[in-house]
Formats: sequence, structure tokens, C-alpha cells
Amino acid sequence: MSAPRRVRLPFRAFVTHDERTARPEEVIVRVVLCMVALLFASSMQGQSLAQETQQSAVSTSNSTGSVAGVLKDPSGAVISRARVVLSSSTSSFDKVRISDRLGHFSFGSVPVGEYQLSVTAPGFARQILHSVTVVAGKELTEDLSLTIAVVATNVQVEGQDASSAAAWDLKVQSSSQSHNSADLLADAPGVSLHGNGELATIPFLHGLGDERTKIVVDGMTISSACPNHMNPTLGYVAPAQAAQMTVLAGITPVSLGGDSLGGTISVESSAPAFAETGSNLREEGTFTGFYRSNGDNWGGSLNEGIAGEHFSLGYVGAFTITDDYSDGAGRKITSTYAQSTDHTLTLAAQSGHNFFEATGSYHHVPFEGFVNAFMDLTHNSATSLNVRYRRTLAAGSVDARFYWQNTLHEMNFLSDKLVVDGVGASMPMNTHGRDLGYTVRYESALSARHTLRAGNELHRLRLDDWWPPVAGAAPMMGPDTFININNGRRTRLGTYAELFSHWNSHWSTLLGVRNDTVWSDAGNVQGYSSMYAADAAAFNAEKHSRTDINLDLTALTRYDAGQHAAFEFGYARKNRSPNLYERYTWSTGMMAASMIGWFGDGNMYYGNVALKPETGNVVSGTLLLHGHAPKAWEVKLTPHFNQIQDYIDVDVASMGMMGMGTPLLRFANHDARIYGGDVSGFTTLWSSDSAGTGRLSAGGAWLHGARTDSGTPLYQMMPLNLRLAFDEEIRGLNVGVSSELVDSKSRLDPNRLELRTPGYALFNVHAVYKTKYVQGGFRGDNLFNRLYELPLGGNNIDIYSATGNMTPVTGRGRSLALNLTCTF
Ligand SMILES: [Cu+2]
Repeated sequence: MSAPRRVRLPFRAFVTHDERTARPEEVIVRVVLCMVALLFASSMQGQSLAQETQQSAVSTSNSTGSVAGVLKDPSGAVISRARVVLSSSTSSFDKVRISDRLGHFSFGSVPVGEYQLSVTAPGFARQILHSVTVVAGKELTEDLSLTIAVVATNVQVEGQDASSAAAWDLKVQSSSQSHNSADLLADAPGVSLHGNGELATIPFLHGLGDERTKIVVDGMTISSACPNHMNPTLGYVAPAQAAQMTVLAGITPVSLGGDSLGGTISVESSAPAFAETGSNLREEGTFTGFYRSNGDNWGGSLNEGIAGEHFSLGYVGAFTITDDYSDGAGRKITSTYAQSTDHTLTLAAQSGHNFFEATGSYHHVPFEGFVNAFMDLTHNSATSLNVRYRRTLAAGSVDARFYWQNTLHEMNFLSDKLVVDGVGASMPMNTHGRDLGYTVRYESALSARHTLRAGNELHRLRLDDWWPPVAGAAPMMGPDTFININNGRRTRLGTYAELFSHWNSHWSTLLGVRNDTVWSDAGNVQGYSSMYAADAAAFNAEKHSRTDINLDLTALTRYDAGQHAAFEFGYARKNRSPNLYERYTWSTGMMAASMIGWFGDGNMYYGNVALKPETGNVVSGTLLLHGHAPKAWEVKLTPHFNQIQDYIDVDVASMGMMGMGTPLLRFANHDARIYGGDVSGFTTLWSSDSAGTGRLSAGGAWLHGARTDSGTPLYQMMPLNLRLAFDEEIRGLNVGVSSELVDSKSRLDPNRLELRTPGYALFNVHAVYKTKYVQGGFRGDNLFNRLYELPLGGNNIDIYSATGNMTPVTGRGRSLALNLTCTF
């Protein structure tokens, strides 16, 4: 059997959620054999062409230097045949290079001075690096990571030159005034944020959030190990560690998708830096500190790195603590305090075509209040290991990764949780989650026109969720341990192939097919006492093991009209299988069911073993218009439409049980539809040496989501919103004002008793001053101390517990923040 035939093998079943079970071992063995064959074939190819490595000449002249680098896509695969332009704004210097098969480009004998580096490649968003400084006799390395197509919004962590592989060169971060990585996504059009504790906001893309959006951190899939999703993926990335976040909100290439219904958010840490050939050890570090007035929030981070030509060792540590914040009316919002600590150690090595990286991290949250949940987080610790190997081949690359994370999570009541009459002053709930997985990806330029990407990945979650008995609280909370999920297992094996074709200077296409087979299972359960026996017996009598066979497709075409416009249009079929809590939570008891659900609404939820995967049919396009000169102006429009079969919504089991004002809901499949549009753009108002650069930018999004059977609105759809900003940059100083306008949320899900939130406008100011080694920043948020309710912030459960009134959580009042970053 030839290698290409083996690649096709895993796509044997073109059926979704098929009950004909393919045994996991069988499929794993077949796919592993296929990948071994691929790896073997590619390493042979690599050896025979190893001599082709290009050495870029380093100029030794006194008046010139050189610039070189490697271009990669978000997954780390090299990009060949990209057009790289180095130009000067003060001289006539303007040179073009085309990246070679290893993604390399280099410019020799460049006169010293300031340059702009611009990169365009078919199928990728254009990237521009301003202020590239060429120093006499030195080679400047500018490795760039391009984002795929114009649908990608590339969020660069402000102040960190995310595109640079000078990994320790984390110059300035106004982002260091936040302790929440999801906040960094706030300005991306189409992204809305769902409040979920102070450390772990959950991003929604086009109305699809949490596990419906694929969130990948350094290639790892990390599951929420909590029935309230208090520890979602982004909670494990300190902003100090995130070097680049890529948001794909429209059509996602299958290589970056799988087991998701919306788009993909990929977070990458800084790539390890290595010393230049023949030079001494390279040692760099960055220290950041920040303080935010509202909530007495402070924290800091330390990045330290030491590197030789072939090895690199790096450490990132981050700490933050915050007290409860106050809203615009000066009311303290209880259960919004938190603390977290992160340590990450990375060891990397490179030699010739080989790159190896091993990262170990420890993340610890001793407490985090949840105003929109009945419980608080009282302990969360996670230990993880991520090992990566990459080999550059003559016409492509092989990239393999293995990862593991062990998460221990505990919930209980923190001291300012308003608990009715002291009842349930203690109620321990524990979760143990173990994520394990690998990814292997192969890329090869088949010809000048076609590039093939193929990959295989496995993710396995094992989860136990149990609630120890509370002394004296039987039969409601004793005498036995409540087993919520017993040895839950969810194993996903994904395999994909995609072909990128660059037909001519205008047209390119991307075609992809992907299979994800998901095996779910869980053991038998028990309640605290005999009062839970009927539900437990009913659950235990059901067949728990399920196999979903999901087929994803992507077809995308792009037309590049040249200097002023690009157009992209595509279709994607995407699938997400239910998570363990959606399938295997089982108690209809009021107390137990109110502990399930990651919506922040206080409603009671329980699972449904028979749930089918959700299947989305997405049609989306993007029109990009931009000015002739780089950064003069740009307008980007992205309409989108998603017809979702078997969307996992809820059925109302009972309303107002036992005097509770909240409904008991059971997860259930219902067809739904979401459509809308994003718009963003900017224009440069002036640009000169004396007046600096003044820029006006805007971004907005509109969404409409409804169930197609009942016509009722879908839950938690962000209302129409618009962001406007003006900023001026002059000699290292950037000052600006911005405003955030949000319409009222009036389309409400009746089953969840979703609450209306009024519209609001917030105004913010900022100033950042940068020098080579130090950056200082100031921010004033919600300057007019506006009182507003968060459309996606959930309900204030502390107020509900105390008064019986359900109200939305109100947002942070006026807040002033300072931050400082030093590079040494
Ligand atoms: Cu929890």
C-alpha cells in the first residue's frame, strides 16, 4: 500500500454519530501505522535534501546590516513562496524577496536605519512589522507567524512584538494590567466575553462559546474539570505568557478545527530564542507589574531566558490577586475576588532541521469567587507537560506534540458568599481531570501550486466528580459521597487532510476533510442518600458508552484583487460531540441540579446520555478593502450564517420546583440558526514626523440566533455592539480614547428565564510610553463610572440567595490602572 492511500484510510465513515461502534484500539492502531509510514517517508525525503539548507550571509560592513527570518503559519509549519518586502520610509530602499522552501528569507547589505517589513502570502493575512531597526554588521532575525486568510483577526498582545521570535524580547505590555488572558480578545470583532470568575472569562465567537469554540493553548486541548466550567482553557494562560492569540471566527481550516461548532482561538507562547551562530550566550529577561484601583487588583510577572546557539532555557512566573470590585453605583460585587500563581519552565534545543521543546507548568488558584454561581472555587491546581518535536523537510515539515495535564479542582463557599441562614456553610465538591493527547502534523509542497497538510491527533479526558458528605446534613448532603461523574472518559481521535492551492496571482483555494471519532463513557453513580436512589438507579440502568463519528469539511476560495481588495468565501461543516457533563450528570434533585451548568444563571441542569453531536453548516465570506499605502486605511466585512442541526439546548423538565424561582432543565438537541456580521476598519488621519500618526478605528458585530423549531431566541447572544477608538502615536508615546457601545439585550431565551440588560456606553482613555528598556502605561476604564449590566455576565447569585431577586451581574465601575515593564 502506498503512503497516500494510507492517509485516506481514517475517513472511511461518512456518517455522523453512528452507533456502529468502531473499536478505539482498532482505529488507533491503524492511524498510528499510517502516521509512522508518513514520518518515515518524510524523514527519508528530508535526509536526501538536507544539504539544501540556505545560509544567510551576515554582512560585516560598518554601514550595513542584514535582516533574515523564517515564515510560519499558526501551527508552526513553514510558509514558502511568500513575498517579503523590506522598505524604508526615509530612503528609496525597497527590496523584495520570496521565501524559500524552508520559509527562509534574507536581505543582505541593508544600509543601517529604520525599515518596514511587509509579508504577503496567498491564503494568509498580510503582516506588517514597523520599525525594523538595522544595525551595522549585525543580522537581525525577524521570524514571523502569519495568520490564515483574511477571516483571521490576529490579536497581538500589545507591546509584545508577537511576531518576533526574539522570545525574551517582551518589550512592553499594557496587557500586563489585566490578569485575564481572555480580556486580550475583547477588541476582536465577533468576539464577546462571558463573565466567569475574575480569572477565566470565556470567549464567544459568533454566539458560540465555551466548548463550542475550539481553544488551543500551545497545541494542547485542555478540558474544564468542573461542573460549572470554573477552570476553562484560557484560565491556564497568564497574559505574561501569551505571545500571540489567533482568532478564526469565520471558516476554520480543518487543520485548526475539529470538535467545535464555532471558530478557533489559538494561543501561542513566545517561541524560544536561540543565540546567533558564533555569538555568546544570550540572556534576557522582562519584569512587569500592574495595579488596578477598582478591586485593589495587583500582580506581576517575570520572564527570564538564557540561550546558546543550540539550546534555550526559559522561565515565566506570574502572580495576581484581586479583591471584590465595585460597580458604577459604588456597590461592592461580592464573590469577585481571586488569586492565582503560574510557573512555566521551557527547555528547547535546535540543530539543523530539528527542533525540540519541552514545557512543564504549574498553575495554582487558592481561591476565586464566582458571583454568578452557587459555589466558589476554593482550590485549583494543574500540572502539565507539553513536548514538541519539529523537523523541517526540503518541501515541508513534520510537527509532533505530546501533552498531559492533571487538574485537581475543589469548590466550596468562600467567606463572602451569601449563604441563606448559614445553611450549607460547607459543601465540598471535588473534581479530578486528566487530559492526555498528541498531535502530529505533516506539511508538504506537492508542486509549485499545491500544498498538502495532513494530521492526526488524539485527546483523552478522564474525569471524576464527587461531593463528600457534610456532617449533620443527611439525607440532603449525607451520609454517603455523591458521585456526580464516575470515571468519565472522553476520547477523541481526529484525522484530517487539506489541500491549499494557489492557482494564479488572484485565485487560491483551500479544501479540507476531517474525521473526529469520539468515544464517551462513564461508570455507575450514587447519591448522598436514598433520596437520590431513584435517579441513580435510572441512570445506572442506561447504556453509557457512546460513539460519535463526525465528519468536518471546509471549502474556501479567495480572490486577491491586488493592491486594494481581497475577497474570500467558503463553506464549512463542523461538529462538536457533547461533553461529559452534558451526557452524564443525572440528578433531578433541586440541590444537585443547581450545581450543574456553566451559564452563570442559577438554573438547574441535568444530563442526557442520548445527546447527539451538534452539526453546524457555516457559510461565511469576508471582503477586505484597503488603501494603497500600508496602514492608510482598511475596511473588513464578514457576514456569516450557521445552520445548526442538533444544537445542544435544553428542555424544561419542571418550572419553579420546591419554591425555587429557577427551572429544572435537561440538555436536549434542537435545530437552530445563527447569522450576523462583523465589521472593522481604520483610517490614518495624519502621519508625519512632527505630528506623529493619528488613527481612527472601529469594530462592530451584530448577531441573531434562534431555534428553528420553536422560533425562540438562543441563549446568551451578544447584542449589537460597536467599538470606536482614536489614538495618536508620537515618538514612543501612544495616547488614545475609546468607547464601547452596546445595545440592550432584548431577545431572550424564555426557557432559561434570561434577563434583559439595557444598552450602555463606556468611555476609556490610555497612555503608553515606551523606551528601549522600560515601558509605562496608564489606563482609565469606564471614566464616567457608568452603572451597567453585563449582557453575558450571568445573574448575581449572591443577591439571589440573599433576597430571592434574580438580577444580572453589574460591570466594573471606574477603574484606573498603572503598569510598568522593564526589560533587562
Ligand atoms: Cu468548580
